[in-house]
Amino acid sequence: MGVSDDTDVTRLPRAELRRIQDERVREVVKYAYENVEFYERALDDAGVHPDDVTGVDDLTLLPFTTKEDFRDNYPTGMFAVEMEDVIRIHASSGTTGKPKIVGYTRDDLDVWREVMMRGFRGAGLTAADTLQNAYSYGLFTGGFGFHDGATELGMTVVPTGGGNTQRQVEMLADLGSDAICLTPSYALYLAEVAEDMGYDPADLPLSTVLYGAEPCTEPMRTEIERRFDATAVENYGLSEIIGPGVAVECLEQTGMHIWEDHFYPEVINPETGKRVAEGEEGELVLTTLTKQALPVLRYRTGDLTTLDYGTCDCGRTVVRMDSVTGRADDLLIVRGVNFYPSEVESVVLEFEEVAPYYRIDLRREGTLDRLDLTVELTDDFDGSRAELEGRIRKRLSNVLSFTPDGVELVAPGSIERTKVGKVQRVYDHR
Ligand code: DLL
Repeated sequence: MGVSDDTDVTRLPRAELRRIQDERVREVVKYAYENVEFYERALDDAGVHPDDVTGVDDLTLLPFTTKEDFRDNYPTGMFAVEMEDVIRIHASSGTTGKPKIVGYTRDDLDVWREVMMRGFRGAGLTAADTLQNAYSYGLFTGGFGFHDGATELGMTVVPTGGGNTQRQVEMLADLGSDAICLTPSYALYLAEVAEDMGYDPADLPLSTVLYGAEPCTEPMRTEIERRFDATAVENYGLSEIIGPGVAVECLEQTGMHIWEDHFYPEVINPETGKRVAEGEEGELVLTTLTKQALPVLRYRTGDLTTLDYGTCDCGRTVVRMDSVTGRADDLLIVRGVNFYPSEVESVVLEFEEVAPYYRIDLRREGTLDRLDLTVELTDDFDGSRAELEGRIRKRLSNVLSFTPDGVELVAPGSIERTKVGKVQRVYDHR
């Protein structure tokens, strides 16, 4: 279960990578079965013995691991090692109930640093660069994940953490940091605050924005790049698997490379649980191949994406995942029409008269659902609101086959900004 070098393993012919994965799948299934009671029971119940699993193709024999399994085994029932060997704990808070507690051995932290370094290198960053880390430090994996990886690479880390936005701007300007990592919604907020302080965000020294931890559509990315005059690259990950660094974009910006020698991806139809055909959208399922403290077999992430097995122009052969379009449990069903908040975002941001701030409110009126969309105008808008509201409604109804009941355009700055943590855009009052 060693750490491998990016230069080799992410560019292997796929058949060779496959041999490594097959071997690691055999190891991890046996390891989980022998060291985690939950897996022993789950496999026994499914009538599968670790010896039946000869490689990645046999993963389909295994049951899925779900968020509920973490909840049922709270806090550390899924751990495969004694606490003595766990040297770090993190947690991810869901919207309800207890957080999911995750643990790391020393080797797990090595793997985490390694995959984070791959991401930095892929974004063209080196030991000569300075990274301002605006992810929260604490139980959230973002702060320490980025911090440790950047430190290992030898970058200069400025550990501002989340919040305190004016100081973030001053630090960026004064220290001349080349890169910043943060959520995409906070990136835009930071640009706003910088402007209020009299800076042009494009004049800040940043050349790279590393964003992730929440969904971000392509128009939103373009807006971040434009505001900071920087390249924005995406990072995907989740605590249950390791934290940030499961998959990262390179400078080609054509999908996030999943570090497949450590995390094996499958995409399933969330309804049937069957694998979808290559290139089809579905729910991402991940198996850890090298984790010691918390091996996870076939974890249902809830995140919807598509995989591309073609070789990237950067030369890496590992599979790329598309930006997450939504969570299987985020699907909005309004008067029988299904859609994801990201679809609304993509339509809204086509309009240059509006700023990338919006919220969706769902209510029930009598027996009917009602959807209201509130969007902010840009500073320089001086046209007719009614006319623009009409155009946005029309465009949404063309794309979503659904017309929002209300579209309201509001003054710049009216929609609350997320300063720490993940942005919330959908408020379901039903
Ligand atoms: O958000 C880890 C992370 C930190 C990733 C910093 C990237 C950067 P959790 O708090 O456990 O971990 O939340 C994981 O966040 O299942 C997705 O639903 C969502 N998420 C993470 N990255 C992305 C992304 C961190 N790039 C959950 N796009 C995941 C969309 C994302 N959603």
